[in-house]
Amino acid sequence: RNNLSILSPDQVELANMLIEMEQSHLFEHWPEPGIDDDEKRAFFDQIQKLNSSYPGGLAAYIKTARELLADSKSGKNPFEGFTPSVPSGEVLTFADDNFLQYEAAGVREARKAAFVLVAGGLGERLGYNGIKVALPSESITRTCFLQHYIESILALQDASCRLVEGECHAEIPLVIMTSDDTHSRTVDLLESNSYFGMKPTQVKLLKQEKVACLIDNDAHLALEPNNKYRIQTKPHGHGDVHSLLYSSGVLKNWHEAGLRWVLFFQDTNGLLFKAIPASLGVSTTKQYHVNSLAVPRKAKEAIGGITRLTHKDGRSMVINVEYNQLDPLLRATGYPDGDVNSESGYSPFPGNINQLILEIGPYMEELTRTGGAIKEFVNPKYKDSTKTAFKSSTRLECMMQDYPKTLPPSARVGFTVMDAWLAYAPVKNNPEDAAKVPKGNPYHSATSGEMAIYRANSLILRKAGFNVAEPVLQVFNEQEVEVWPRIVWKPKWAITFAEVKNKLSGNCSITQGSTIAIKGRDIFLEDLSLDGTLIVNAVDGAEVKVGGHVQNKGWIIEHVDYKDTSEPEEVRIRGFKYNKVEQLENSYDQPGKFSLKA
Ligand code: UGB
Repeated sequence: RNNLSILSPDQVELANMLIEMEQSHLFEHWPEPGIDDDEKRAFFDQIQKLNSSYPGGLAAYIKTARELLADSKSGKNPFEGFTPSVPSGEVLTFADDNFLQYEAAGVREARKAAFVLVAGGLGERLGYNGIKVALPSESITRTCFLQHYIESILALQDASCRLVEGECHAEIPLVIMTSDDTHSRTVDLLESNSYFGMKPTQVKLLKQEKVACLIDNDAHLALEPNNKYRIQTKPHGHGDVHSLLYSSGVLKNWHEAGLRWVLFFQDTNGLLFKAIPASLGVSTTKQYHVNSLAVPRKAKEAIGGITRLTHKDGRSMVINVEYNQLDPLLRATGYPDGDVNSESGYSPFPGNINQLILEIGPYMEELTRTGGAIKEFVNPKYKDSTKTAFKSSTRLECMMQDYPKTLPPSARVGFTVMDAWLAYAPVKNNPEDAAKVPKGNPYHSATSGEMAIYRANSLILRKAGFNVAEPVLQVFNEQEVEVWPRIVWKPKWAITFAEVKNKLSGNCSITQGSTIAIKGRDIFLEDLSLDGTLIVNAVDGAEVKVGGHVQNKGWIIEHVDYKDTSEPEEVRIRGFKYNKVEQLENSYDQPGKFSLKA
């Protein structure tokens, strides 16, 4: 109490709140005023920050923590009273008429959208030291995930604007949620690359703060082991994105500017934007307040399952059940085998890929009510079965896909299922863990993430009439993957299937060992047969017709062992690199009409 005299009135108020919340252990050890006063004030600076960055403040955090810790101790089932069942949603088949209609509707709507990338996670599972958005998504052009995402948004913006008569000034905003772990490196990546072509004013970074750790079931806050004037903190999870959008005023600005959709996405999925136009089309056509993107899920795959939960009292909601909770929930509710595949070879529950599309109006209304607070959970590791002590401190966590949990039953919550080959290939697992994934389940590694891009592009071109050779099976870092012809294109070349078809004509073909990189908007492939490597660069307005028979020794894939420290980390984790033996590369840096006839 003596020390209160050295604090500001706001800090005194917080100190009293902490005493009331039975947190006096935090300052019991404090020496008399005059000793360590700066440290004591710094301690309260941190308390102020923790208090202001949590909806309802620290008192609410401690109160919720006590409730959740008591539930956890008593073994309360979070799904008490609920029965799971398989929900019905919109299932899309790539390139059929329905898909094309949704795609067209999505592109029209895109200029009224805003994108939010959650990129505060460090990716411990991947074992990569950099920020994940800086990882190359593929190693032909070495375009990193962030560049790919920004170029995709810009391509969508242009495609959407082309549908407007007269001038279109739409600038689709992008928010990136960072954390202390990723913030400065994300800023550096953007600044040193001129925001990858986006206007700096179009991009906004919102940094999430960590939350206080808890030492016991009474939710006593933890001090750092080596600093008695600092609260120990840990990440709170991607669910923070909602309160940040709300408290920063960003959401309000978007709403007032007449935007209609917010699209959330994760840090390392190189396929995602192939699925965005059609799923936005589903949102607008079906008028979904919430639309989650999903893919067929393999049982035990580390992605949540989209589930209908029906309560005894009649309430019902469609929600993600996280991968570690699905199996126990099923076992407890009449499915003795738990999380298993059905005859189809897949789990009956669609897999959540954590790409959410929310309609801004209802979203804004809901956040005004909740302040952006998301249902949290706690996952303490207990010392023993008495559940009275923790092995290490714990904290509350939250997930962005739990947003619908507080919605009224009238909310229109739906989901859209796409083929996994088209929509989902995250890079999350390190080579050792990926090699242990059960056979037939996706690896979610840098190797599979890159190979999935080649496969998706091959399948898309095939669908458009391109003669694409069959893949071969190869093993990299002990993971067996299909190796398709290496086909990549810039998002501005084609962001929809309709655009892909517009860029092809005649009889085109590519052999299995070939590589093609299409790096320009106005490149048209016409009667091209490729056996080797072809790279075409063109500025906007340089209209290049590419055809004839291209043959050269090409780029050969070479194995790299992930333990080989002479290679850079980003190469080791994928397990291969290119030996660039020979290629045809042409660049067109002036507008005009050109022909590349091999
Ligand atoms: N992230 C943050 O921005 N802040 C944080 O505090 C934590 C993460 P992970 P995980 O789509 O495959 C999610 O760690 O555990 C960002 C879904 O919960 O990759 O695999 C981070 O940077 C699950 O239902 O998530 O699980 C990254 O961009 C399933 O759908 C994103 O949040 C799964 O993803 C996800 O972080 C999936």
